[in-house]
Amino acid sequence: MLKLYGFPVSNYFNMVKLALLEKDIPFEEVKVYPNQSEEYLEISPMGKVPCLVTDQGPLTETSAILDYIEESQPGVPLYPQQAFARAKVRELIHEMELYIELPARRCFAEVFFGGKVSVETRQEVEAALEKGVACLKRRALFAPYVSGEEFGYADIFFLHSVELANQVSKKLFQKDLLEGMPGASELMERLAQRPLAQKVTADLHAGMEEFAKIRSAK
Ligand SMILES: N[C@@H](CCC(=O)N[C@@H](CS)C(=O)NCC(=O)O)C(=O)O
Repeated sequence: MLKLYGFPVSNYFNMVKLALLEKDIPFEEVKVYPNQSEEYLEISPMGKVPCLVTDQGPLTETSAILDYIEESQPGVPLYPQQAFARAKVRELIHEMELYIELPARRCFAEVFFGGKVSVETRQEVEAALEKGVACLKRRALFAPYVSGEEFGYADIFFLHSVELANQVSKKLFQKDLLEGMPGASELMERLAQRPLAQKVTADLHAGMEEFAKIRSAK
């Protein structure tokens, strides 16, 4: 059986978990926090989560894991069948991760963990988010899903990646990143209400206290 290593507060872990749940693939969750132990680096060389252990060996990097799941497992397709359409979804996933989530992540310490980031960092992040969001606005269809008529991986990234970036933007810059993107906020609400997304969120809330303790012990 597939084993998914990580912890339920990690948005990347939750993207893989949601994909497995949506496809109704049996898997075992193995609780691990990012760490640099020799044992964990054997399966996740950056010490990050998630890591999916398959019968052929471990896999890391969420988008690689999602590709593997799509290509090797049964269940509802989460990428379009046609090669170009599939590549366009991958393109959009990378854009959301690289140009929206990763800049916003530089401010997670302040927004979610009571830390402080410098004025320069804030300014850089605000400018980067503006570009990233302009890119999303050009690319996404919201018809009604991010890439068209079917729910898929772009929606999973939108829900678990862009949503966190939007929390950063609202708190630090008083800007809703989804404003001016017709259908985007409505989709975010609809995605959050999907039963399996709600299960992932419930597990996230249940794991929050332990995660906060682990973080504050560092
Ligand atoms: N590019 C990685 C990012 C994963 C990632 O950053 N995970 C976070 C938890 S949400 C982590 O392990 N952070 C610890 C660290 O960066 O050392 C992926 O796509 O899986």
